Amino acid sequence: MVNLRLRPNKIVSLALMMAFAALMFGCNQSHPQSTFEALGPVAQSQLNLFWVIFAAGMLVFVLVEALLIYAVIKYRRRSDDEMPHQTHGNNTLEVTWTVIPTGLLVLVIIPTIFTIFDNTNSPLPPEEGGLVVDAVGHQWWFEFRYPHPQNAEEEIVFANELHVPVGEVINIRLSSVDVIHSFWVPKIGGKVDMVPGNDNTMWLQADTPGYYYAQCAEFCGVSHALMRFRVIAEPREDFDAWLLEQASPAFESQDPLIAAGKDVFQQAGCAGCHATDPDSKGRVGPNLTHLASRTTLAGGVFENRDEFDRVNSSIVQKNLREWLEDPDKAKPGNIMSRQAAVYTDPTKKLSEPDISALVAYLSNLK
Ligand code: HEC
Ligand SMILES: [Cu+2]
Repeated sequence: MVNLRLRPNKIVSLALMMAFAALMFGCNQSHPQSTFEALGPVAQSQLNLFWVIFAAGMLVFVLVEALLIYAVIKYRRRSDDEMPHQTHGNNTLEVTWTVIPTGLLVLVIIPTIFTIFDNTNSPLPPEEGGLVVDAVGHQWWFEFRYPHPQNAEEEIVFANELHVPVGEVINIRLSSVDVIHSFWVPKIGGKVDMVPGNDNTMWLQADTPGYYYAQCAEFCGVSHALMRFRVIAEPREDFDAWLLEQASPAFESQDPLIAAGKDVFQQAGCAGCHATDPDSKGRVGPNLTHLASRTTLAGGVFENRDEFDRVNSSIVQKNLREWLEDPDKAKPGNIMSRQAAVYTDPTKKLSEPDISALVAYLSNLK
């Protein structure tokens, strides 16, 4: 038989090794989705609530463990022929262990209720002039719609990247076209469900300019873990400039390869699912009007930026080629490879020159 008993010094070195490993992970600089770095009022209130609940939990843990250890030692069996004193029913004890947890629950429930209402009720709702964005969940990408900067009747549609002016309240209307998704920007807040047929609202505010990772937080199918997006918080002027750019029509070019790519895009059925004008919403696939200006491709799966954090055209081209050659490899089960004829019907498969032309066309949609 294997001897599983460890000698005390082995236990100590094992414990030290585990503590060391835990510390090393804690020292990792890269924590793009850590909720412990709250950079906006919603995330901050959620973090505060976390600490209250954590403190209450710690109190229970320490108290119960201490009582347990005390009882184990104090009331232990001291010899083989001794039966320790047996207790059945003790009113004082029972009242005590009902009253203390009730008090602790009240301690947790009050700040929880306040936080829920604070997170739901926007301090600057749309009726009072607050900015409003529609976020629509699709398997497995996010569609965003803003009011047109010059014409409030119209909307501008884009995907997978949400720009917000720093320090301002953003009201978000959440919906879904298929299953339940959840909108979550760990450092800024959220984690509110996007429920088909039952729109939710929430608000956010980013206090620090920056580039934030975001993620669907409700299991929504095979590529759920690859359903990501980015939030870019920038000064008001930059945000306005970006919004105007998004509102402008797609780039047109006389370059023969780009023109050929545009033809393939029409003929291969891409245009049936993808719009290339800024105000076209509700298509099966993401709006591609300014695709090549985005920092990621395919719902955050491909990174389009170089080491200087700038969108790099040659990386965009490489990513587009990889995506178009085999979308299923990059994102298993995605709707494009399941439904587009060029992937489901072998006789319609994109040829190498088709892909090159498409890459030239799409990588110029800036
Ligand atoms: C049946 C509808 C459909 C057709 C047809 C289709 N696509 Fe797509 N496409 C999608 C969907 C859905 C996605 C989003 C996939 C995901 O991220 O899960 C997508 C994603 C993309 C993306 C990435 C978009 C982004 O925001 O990062 C590009 C580029 C793209 N498609 C190009 C094409 C091209 C080129 C064609 C024609 C050869 C094509 N698509 C045909 C549905 C379609
Ligand atoms: Cu999802």
